[in-house]
Amino acid sequence: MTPACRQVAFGSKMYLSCPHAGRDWFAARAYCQGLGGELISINTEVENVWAYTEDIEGGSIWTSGNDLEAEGVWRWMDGTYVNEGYRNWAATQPNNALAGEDCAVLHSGAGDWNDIACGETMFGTGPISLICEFP
Ligand SMILES: [Ca+2]
Ligand SMILES: [Ca+2]
Repeated sequence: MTPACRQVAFGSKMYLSCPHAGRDWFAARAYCQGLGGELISINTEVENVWAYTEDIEGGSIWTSGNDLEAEGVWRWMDGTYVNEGYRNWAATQPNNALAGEDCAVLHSGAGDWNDIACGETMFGTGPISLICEFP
């Protein structure tokens, strides 16, 4: 079932990578917070490349990116705004499709981002992965 999480150092940070964790965004975030961290906030291209390469078997990976508070205003949970920094949305994303999509995943294949429904536990080829980031 769910492979074990692995702790990985990158740059000055520690991360915990959990391929195919199969949690929705809220549960994924709670899991990271319970360990003293937060879902990953992707602030640079280098961090983006690292994240999708690290979790390459992971399919779609939850990030902390969300527009839950105000539709279209994308924030990272490290307190920064997505539009004020590095971003790598897939073409036509974020599109807030269907009943609304407020949480951002990183695609491990292409390294680009998509907004999907926060309650999803599966996307594309399998259970959604997660990466926690620690201060
Ligand atoms: Ca949205
Ligand atoms: Ca979308």
